[in-house]
Amino acid sequence: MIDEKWLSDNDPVCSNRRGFLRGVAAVTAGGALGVSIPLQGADIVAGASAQEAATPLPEYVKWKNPDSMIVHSDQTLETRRAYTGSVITPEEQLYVRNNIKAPDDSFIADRDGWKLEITGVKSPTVLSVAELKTMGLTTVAMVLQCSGNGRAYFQEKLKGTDKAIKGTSWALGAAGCVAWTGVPLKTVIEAVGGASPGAKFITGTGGEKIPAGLNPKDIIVERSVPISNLDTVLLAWELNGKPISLAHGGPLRMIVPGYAGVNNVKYVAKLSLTDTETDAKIQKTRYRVHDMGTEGSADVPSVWAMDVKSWVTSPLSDGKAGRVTVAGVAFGGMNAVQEVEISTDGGKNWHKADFVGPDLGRFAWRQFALSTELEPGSYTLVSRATDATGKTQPEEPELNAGGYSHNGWLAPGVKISLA
Ligand SMILES: Nc1nc2c(c(=O)[nH]1)N[C@H]1C(S)=C(S)[C@@H](COP(=O)(O)O)O[C@H]1N2
Ligand SMILES: [Mo]
Repeated sequence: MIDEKWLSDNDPVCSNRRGFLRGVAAVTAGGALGVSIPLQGADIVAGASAQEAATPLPEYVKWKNPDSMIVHSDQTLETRRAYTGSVITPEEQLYVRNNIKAPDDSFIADRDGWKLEITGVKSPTVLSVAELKTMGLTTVAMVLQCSGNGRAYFQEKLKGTDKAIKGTSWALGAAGCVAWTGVPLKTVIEAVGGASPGAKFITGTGGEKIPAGLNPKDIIVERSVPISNLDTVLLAWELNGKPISLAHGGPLRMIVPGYAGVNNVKYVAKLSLTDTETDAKIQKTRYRVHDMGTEGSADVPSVWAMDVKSWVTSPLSDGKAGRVTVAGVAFGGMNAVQEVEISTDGGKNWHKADFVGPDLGRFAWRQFALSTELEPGSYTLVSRATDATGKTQPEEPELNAGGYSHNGWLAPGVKISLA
């Protein structure tokens, strides 16, 4: 059994840690209150209850804006809905999720000296960040979203039944849109002679130290993604124009645009082109989408490409009747988002929203808005996005055991009254 202090909390790491999970819930009671309750606007805003404000930011993320974060645990911090950001999410407001205890500052003491081992190529080698910086440059704006984002809505739905989903109760805030700068992986691979024959996956390994006495396979953050992503993956050293903070994976991070958070390996120390997926637990059985009551395995889908999704970011609280601008963010994972509709009556009638602000490419989210006249009364604001392939958000996604990939439009609705 794994020593609990080395696991953050929560994605259903192992299901035999109920006691621990209960403990976390007790300590972060405020965080639990901050969980978005479907169809209630108030959570979101006033979610900043006294108890929550009392949960201090952990030391390694002290520089974050405390007003913007819900501290679920030392290793799981959620962005409050009002701090989603518009075109880009400021790093001070971006969610944090560490599966293993975050490393110490020694990791970023010599950023340019950080070493990346590259294997599964014609000429295996070790390159420093300084060397990578000479090889090419690219920037991509993309949505970084934990696959568990929205789990709170699944959990809410199961309340009062004999079923439950374990894991952090993220509402909408395990997501942000950020710009990464680094070198295209493809350029690096070409420089080392190209992929070994038969390579089918890009496998990245996090550099966290594995505590002695534990089975590394159970702990290590090592993820494989299909090699079809070779054209878009990058090795990044900058986030929103600054060296990547320790919390977000500095000095070097593997970025897989369009793919769920876990595939974006922080502190990347090893990159390998492999013919099979890694057999690390985080790939083999965890982060798999499977029915309630079944186990995760290599036979069911991994949380790879993200699905089309959107939510309203304002207004989030009661206000004055009259002219109101309803705004939010929408994205399509691997695909550009094509259309967003807004409903003010919980999905009975829909109106097309306008995209506003710059289009930062297919992996980024787009801000949308609709100005409308609203009489005094009660409203339920929801948004529904469609991507460039014609896929539309479902009203309610199907349940799955890990509570992954929630992209329903109904549950994140905002209930407000206008006087
Ligand atoms: N090395 C390493 N990479 C990691 C993780 C981790 O714990 N260690 N967590 C993953 C998960 S589950 C998510 S959702 C994202 C979170 O990224 P962030 O903390 O920068 O928001 O990083 C991913 N990459
Ligand atoms: Mo995640």
